[in-house]
Amino acid sequence: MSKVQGRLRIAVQKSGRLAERSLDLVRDAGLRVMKGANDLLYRVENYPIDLLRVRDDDIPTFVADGVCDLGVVGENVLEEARNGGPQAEILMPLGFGKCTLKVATPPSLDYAGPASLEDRRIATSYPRILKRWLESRGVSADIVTMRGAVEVAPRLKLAHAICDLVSTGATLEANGLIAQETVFDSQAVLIRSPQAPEPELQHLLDSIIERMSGVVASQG
Ligand code: PRT
Ligand code: ZN
Repeated sequence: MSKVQGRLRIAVQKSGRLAERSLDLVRDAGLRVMKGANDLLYRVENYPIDLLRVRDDDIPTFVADGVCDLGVVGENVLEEARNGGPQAEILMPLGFGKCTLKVATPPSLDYAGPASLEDRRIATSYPRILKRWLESRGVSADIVTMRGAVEVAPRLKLAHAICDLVSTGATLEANGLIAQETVFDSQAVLIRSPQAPEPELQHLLDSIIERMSGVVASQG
């Protein structure tokens, strides 16, 4: 996918926990969103802007590469995508999608701090964030990457512990797991591409950011 001349692009999650609130932010900033002919692209009626609706995992790359000028994504997803290359810049936290990446263990594991994870297997969907955290604690453990259903890994003996997102804690509780460590605090963030837009769109981009910032501030 490449840029369409003369239009800005904002990447938002197509469906999922951030989808509705992301659209609300765009609308509250004064953009009139029209459902497009296809599901991937919504057009903004009153400005030369398109919304690109994708999996949240694709948003950091689209914004880093300049395919999209702005994006709304969980900071956890952005952090996991960090790879040393050019990166999207965080403009502001958005106050929704709050959650915490936590290490949790079954009662059978005698937990007395990060050292208890030494040489254990830990299942997670966030292997890079977990790896950095383990290194910062001087712990060496095996990381098992799972795309979903991380919380069942200990019961299935796939892992000794997990590292997963928690919001209410109900999932951990339902699976008999105990939260032990906070690895990363997250919420949805507005991100901007390191690539400048076409010069004639710069002013529009700045004013959209300004208005989104006003929306977020008013929600305090
Ligand atoms: O399809 P796509 O790839 O776009 O979506 P997705 O399935 O990857 O993500 P989605 O929609 O589930 O979540 C999008 C973002 O919402 C995440 O990246 C987080 O930034 C944020 N978020 C906030 C959460 C949660 N809260 C959350 N509770 N993401 C996931 N969860 C899951 C968690 O993984 C666990 O399975 O909810 C369960 C725990 O919830 P509690 O309430 O039981 O603690
Ligand atoms: Zn995803």
